[in-house]
This record gives sequence, C-alpha cells and structure tokens, in this order.
Amino acid sequence: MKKFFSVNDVHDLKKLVLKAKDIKASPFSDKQLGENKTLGLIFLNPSLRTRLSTQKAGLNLGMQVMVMNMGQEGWALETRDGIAMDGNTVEHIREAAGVIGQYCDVVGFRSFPSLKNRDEDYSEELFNKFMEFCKVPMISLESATRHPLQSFADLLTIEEHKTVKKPKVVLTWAPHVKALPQAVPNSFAEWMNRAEKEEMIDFCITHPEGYELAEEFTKDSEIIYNQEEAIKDADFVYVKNWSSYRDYGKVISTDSKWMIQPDQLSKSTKVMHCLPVRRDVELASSILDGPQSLVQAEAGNRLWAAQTVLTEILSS
Ligand code: AN0
Ligand code: CP
Repeated sequence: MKKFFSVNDVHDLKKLVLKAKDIKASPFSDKQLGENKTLGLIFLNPSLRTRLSTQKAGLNLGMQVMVMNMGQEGWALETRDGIAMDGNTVEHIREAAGVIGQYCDVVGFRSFPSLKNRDEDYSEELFNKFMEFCKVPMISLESATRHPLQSFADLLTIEEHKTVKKPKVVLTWAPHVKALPQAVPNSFAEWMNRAEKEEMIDFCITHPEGYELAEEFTKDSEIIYNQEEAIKDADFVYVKNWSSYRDYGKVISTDSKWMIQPDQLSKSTKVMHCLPVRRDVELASSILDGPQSLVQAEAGNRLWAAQTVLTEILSS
C-alpha cells in the first residue's frame, strides 16, 4: 500500500479486516517493522481520536512519531500556483510538504473542507498537492471528502458485533448546530457499499430531503426519507450530522425530530457515532450511556485500523 486515502486503496477488504483482528489480538508482534522509521502527523484542524490512535499505532510498530498542529502552529499555507505571495500566506505547500517529506517515511495529513466552494473541496487539491510534493506514502487523517481510518474502524466494529451473517446497516443524518463536512458519511457510504458488494452487510441511508450526499459515494444505495421506517429492524444505526452537499455547506434543517429516541430503537439495534458527539443534540445521552451504544468500541478500534494501515504501508 502506497497511500491510504479511500477504500479504493484497499485491495482485499475482507483480508484487511481479518488482518486488523489479528493485530488487535497481538499488537506487538510487529514491533520491529517501524524501527528507524518516522511517522509525521500533520493536522490543519483539531483532533482527539485520530491524533492519539495513529500516534499509538506508530509507537506499537516501533516508529518514531512527530505530530504538528500545522493549522495553529505552522506558517499560513499557500496552495495556489502562479501568484505572488504578497497576502497573508507565508509558505507555499510545495516547500512545506517537500521539507516534511524529507523528515518522514510516512505522513498522515488532516485537512477539513472550507464548505464554501464545492468544486475546490471535492477536487481534494490540498491532500493531492501535499502528496505530490512530500513524495512519501501518505495516510488521510480526514480530508475534505473522506475519513477512511474512521470507516475502516467502523467496519471492524460492525464485524465484531454482528449477530447475523449479513447485518442491516443504516446511516442516518442527525441534527447539529454547526455546518459539518460530508467526509464521515461520504466515506462510511463508500466503505459500506464496498462491504455490501462483498456480501458482508445490507446498507441504506436516511436523511431529510436536501441532504443527499454525492452519488460518487452513495452509488445506488437506497435512500429512505422516513427515518422511523429506515431504522426499524436495523442491526446497526450509524448516526452523523452533515451539511448539505447540494446547497453546499448549508444547514437546511435542524429538525430535532431527527435525534433518535431510545423507544424508536429495537432492543437488538446497536448505535454508532464516530465522535465527537453533541449530547442531546445529535444523539440522546440515554442512548450514549446505555448498552446499545458502540461509540467507545469504535473509538478503540481506531487504533487497530491505523496500525493495520501502517503495517501495510511499512511492509510494501
Ligand atoms: C468533524 C466532521 O464532522 O467531519 C470530525 C469528525 C471526526 N466533526 C466536527 O467538526 C464536530
Ligand atoms: N472520530 C475522529 O476522527 O475523532 P477526532 O476528530 O477527535 O480525531
């Protein structure tokens, strides 16, 4: 594996999940693999789970790990070519990424979308340029349109907790006070579509009208506008807010009826969320604190997803 940006970088999905289970069962069996190798984790935006789990994954493999909150502590980055840098940006991505690539053997990079210009965000210019100029294998720590380490951890969590061969997985929109990226639901849909193709799950999506995600991620997934109908009989309900893709970056509804109530769930339904979660806005605290919640299991699995991806990159 030379990069981990989307599910398309995964050759064999089932094998990758099995590998993650093996690594989870025996986390230190490859602790020589990363000897004398450096992992750089570059954040343009905040993070708790991604930062700590990916750092720990590198340490478990014997890597040296450097973390930089570039958004706060780095020079203001320019990405455009052909302009005189006489404004607020101080350093061009060509120089910055080139320098970081010399110090690291693998680079993880987080950059959220602007949510202002859809074409720019969906071109993934920032991630792609960084990769072009740093010249070492790169891992997405959440880019403008995807969060593959999260989706991988989510699939692992589903595989571990399923009680039927082909569980029903439902992605549901939830209310939020702010405009959030589509990266997590895009990526989840992309991974679940692949898992559905491999007969691992059944997948559908529910959201208010106007919150349709880009078809390149949802493909021909069923979209059900009635949440109650969609989540009925679900084995896993994946809760996430996102802003509109069509009316790009806008919050077009904050309808609190879309926050699932415990009595809407059947007893066997498990509830997932990538975190951070706004309690009693996106998800009822009684669900989060109850036995149906898998949020801690998902966050725990972020470590094994990251360690599996690093193992694949280091051994290729
Ligand atoms: C981010 C998002 O929705 O993409 C990160 C989630 C992992 N969430 C927030 O900004 C609250
Ligand atoms: N789920 C997730 O990526 O969390 P952080 O934004 O805290 O890294």
